Amino acid sequence: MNKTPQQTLIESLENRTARVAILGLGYVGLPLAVVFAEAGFTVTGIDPDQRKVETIRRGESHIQDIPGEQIARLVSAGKLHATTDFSVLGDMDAVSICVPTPLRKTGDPDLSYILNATEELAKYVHPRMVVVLESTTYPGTTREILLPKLGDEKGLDVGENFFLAFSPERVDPGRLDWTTLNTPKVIGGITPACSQVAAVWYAQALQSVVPVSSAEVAEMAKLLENTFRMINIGLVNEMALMCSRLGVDVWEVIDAAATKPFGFMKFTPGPGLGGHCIPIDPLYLSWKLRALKYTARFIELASEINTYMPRHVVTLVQDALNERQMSVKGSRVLVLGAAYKPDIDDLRESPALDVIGLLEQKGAQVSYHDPYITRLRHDGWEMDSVPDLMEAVRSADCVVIVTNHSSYDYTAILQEARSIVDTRNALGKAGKDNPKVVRL
Ligand code: SAJ
Repeated sequence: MNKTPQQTLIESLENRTARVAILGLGYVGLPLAVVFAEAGFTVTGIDPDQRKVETIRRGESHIQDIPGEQIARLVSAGKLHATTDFSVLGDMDAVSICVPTPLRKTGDPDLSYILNATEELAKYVHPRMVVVLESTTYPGTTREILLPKLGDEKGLDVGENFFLAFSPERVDPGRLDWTTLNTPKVIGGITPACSQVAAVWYAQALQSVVPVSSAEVAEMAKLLENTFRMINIGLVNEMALMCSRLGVDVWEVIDAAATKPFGFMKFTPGPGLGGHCIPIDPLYLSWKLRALKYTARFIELASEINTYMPRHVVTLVQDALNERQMSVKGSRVLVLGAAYKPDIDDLRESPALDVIGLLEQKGAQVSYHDPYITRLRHDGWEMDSVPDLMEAVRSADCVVIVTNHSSYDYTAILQEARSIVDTRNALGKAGKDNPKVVRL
C-alpha cells in the first residue's frame, strides 16, 4: 500500500535520511544545528552573514556555548555544512527557522527577519517538508504569516503533504546545566499531524519534547515564560521603590521572603531590564492584544516600572553627591559594569546605557568600566572602558555599580571609593548602613 507523505517523511526523519536545514546561525540556530548533526542528520546551516558561514567552514565556532572542535569534527565528518545560498532549501526535508525578532524603534515588533526567511523558503518549499519556527513572536504568527506563504500559496495542503509548527527556543547563553540538548522543548503544529511530524523530528535529537495541540499554544507558552520574568522583576523593582519610601531594606525583605520553601520565587531589583528576550518578548504579546482592543495591563505596568529604574538610579547618584554638597553637573561618575547581566559581554538593551546617557544629560563627567566590554557605542556616542579600574574608582566622585560582575574586588572598591551607589547589592552587608554607600 502506498505510504502517505506524512508516513514517508516520518520514516526519513527516523532513519536520518531526511536532510535538515537551520535558517539563522546565531545563539539558537548553531546549537540546534549541532544537536541535529550529532544525532546523525546531515545538516546545512544557512545564514546571510558570510563571516558566520566561513567560520563554520573553517571548523570554528562563533557561539560561546559551542566548542570549535565540535564544529570541526562535524564539518569534517560531512554532517555539518554552512552556506549563504538559500537555494539549497530545495533539497531539504526539515527546516528550522531561528532568526531574530527584535522591536522597532517605535516599540512595535520587527518581523522583517521572519518575513525574509519565509519568502526565501517559499521559493523552495515542496511536498513532504516540515518547517518549524523557533523565533519568539506573537501568538498567531505561524498560522497568519508562514502558513499562507508556505502552504496555501504554494498549493500545499498543511497537515497532509506539508507540515508546519512552532517550537520556542529556550537557549540561555552561557548556561551549562540546561542546554539545547536537555532542555524540554515545547512543539505545537498548525494541525495535529503537524505537531506529530515536528515532534518526531525533534525527538530524534533532543532529550525531551513536549507536543502541544497548536502553534498558538507553543507561541503563547514562550511568552508566558518570559512575561512571568519581566513582571516579577517589575514587582521587585516596585518593592525597591516602596521600601526606599518606607525606610526598609528591600534586600533583607527579599532574602527573608525567599526563606519560604514553597509558593515563592526570588527575583532581585536592579537598574533596569536588559537582554534581547525579557524586555522585548512580552511587548510582542501586548502589541498583539492591542490589535484585539485589549490592554495587557500587567505587561504595560511592569514595562513602565522597569524602564523607570535607570532614572531612579540617577536620583540615587544625585542623593549620594548631595550628601557631599555636590551636584551631578561636573561631578566625575564611574559606572561599573555595562553588560545587561553579570559575567557576560552582551550589551543588548542594557540599562547601563540608559544610566550613562541620563548622567551625561545632567552634565556629569561619566566614565565606565566593564571587563567584558572594552568599548561602548550607543545613540551616537562612544566610550572606552577605563584602563585602570582602581585609579578610576579612586578619582571618581561617585561609583555606580550597575552590573555586578563576579570578577570585581568589591572590598577594594568599597575601601577606595569616595561614594558608591550599589544597584545590585553587590557589596552585600558591607554596603548596609555604610555612610558612603547608597543602595537601591
Ligand atoms: N534581572 C533583574 N532581576 C532578576 C532577574 C533578572 O533585574 O531577578 C534583570 C537582569 O539583570 C537582566 C534582565 O533582568 O538585565 C534579564 O535577566 P534574565 O536573568 O532573565 O536573563 P536573560 O535575559 O538572559 O533571560 C534568559 C531567558 N532565556 C530565554 O529566553 C531562552 C530566560 O527565559 C531565562 O529564564 C533566563 O535567561 C535565565 O534564567 O537565566
